[in-house]
Amino acid sequence: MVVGPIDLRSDTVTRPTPGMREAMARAEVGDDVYSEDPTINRLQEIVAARLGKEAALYVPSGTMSNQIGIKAHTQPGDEMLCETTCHVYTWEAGAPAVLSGVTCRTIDGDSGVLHVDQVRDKIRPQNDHYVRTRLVSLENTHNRGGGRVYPQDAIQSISDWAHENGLMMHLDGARLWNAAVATGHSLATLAAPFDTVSVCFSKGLGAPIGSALVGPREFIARAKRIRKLFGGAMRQGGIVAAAALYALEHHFDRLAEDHRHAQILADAVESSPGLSLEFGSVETNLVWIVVDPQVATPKAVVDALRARGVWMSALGSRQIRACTHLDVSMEEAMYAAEQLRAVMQEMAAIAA
Ligand code: TLP
Repeated sequence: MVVGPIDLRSDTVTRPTPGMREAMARAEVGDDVYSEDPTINRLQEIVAARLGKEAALYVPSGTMSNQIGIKAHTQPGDEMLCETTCHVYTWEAGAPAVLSGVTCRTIDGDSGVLHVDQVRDKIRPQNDHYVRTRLVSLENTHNRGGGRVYPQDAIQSISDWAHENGLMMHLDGARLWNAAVATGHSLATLAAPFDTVSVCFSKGLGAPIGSALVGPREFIARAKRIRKLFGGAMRQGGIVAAAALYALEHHFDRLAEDHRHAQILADAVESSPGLSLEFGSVETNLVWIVVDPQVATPKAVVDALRARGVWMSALGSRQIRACTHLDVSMEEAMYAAEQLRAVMQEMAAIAA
């Protein structure tokens, strides 16, 4: 039996499990500004090792992790190349401009994916008139690209080109875990083409708080100073870092379930009148849906679903997003799929 709302608005909405809360209650803590929190230190070591990098820095959010990375890579007046719909540009409140004085040169990708041929001519000439092209930022999985897994060969070609031309590579890997589970590649393989990578514990892994920035030891030392500048240095943060450690140990492999549940929703979209998958298919845990304006508005669909206990996000003039996560069971995904079909059949009948 399905009880209570099924919240598919984001994979950030999960609540800590009893086991996670127990791990948090038991966490050994210390003052992390002195680098003396043993739980944070352990988390940082484990994350750096799993991503095949020298060091990691625990920070409160994915936004802060990305923006510390951008600031540490650049000087005011530098430029960053990124895909038009990427999170660091679209959904971080203009932070590259506000916090780092960095301009973003956006390039339209295919489901968020860029190919090296699209960036080859994007380095500004060395000339007093121009900004200095300094950084490339990619996103894997790409949220606004339907949770698309970035093809590793596309990443490698961009990375080879960037490094040959003296540019640095940053990855917004908020959902890198999902990419690893979907492809079977190790996190280290996926992270290898990048100088720095941001990962989030508070999305599919189900921790309440926290992200990590990983990269070279000297870079992470500079990043720690910027974390202080941005107000993100926590004290006994081991309480929340314990949740991230627990999540890494217990919730990584199960992401495959979220991907299966997303397929159930994707099938419902494909068999509902007035709906289609924005990017043709679903690879991970994000389902981006387009609503036919002849049939309904996204808001009308989301409101009707909400009345049936299923919560999704209306994002944009025609789009809806549904995300599967730790707090959505197979039964709930099936129920949500059923409700989606029923709502759309009703709306299509009215529109006809
Ligand atoms: N994404 C949130 C919203 O901000 C849109 C969501 O519900 O998907 N990178 C990517 C790719 C993200 O999707 C997000 C959060 C972040 C970074 C930022 O993480 P937080 O919310 O921890 O700052």
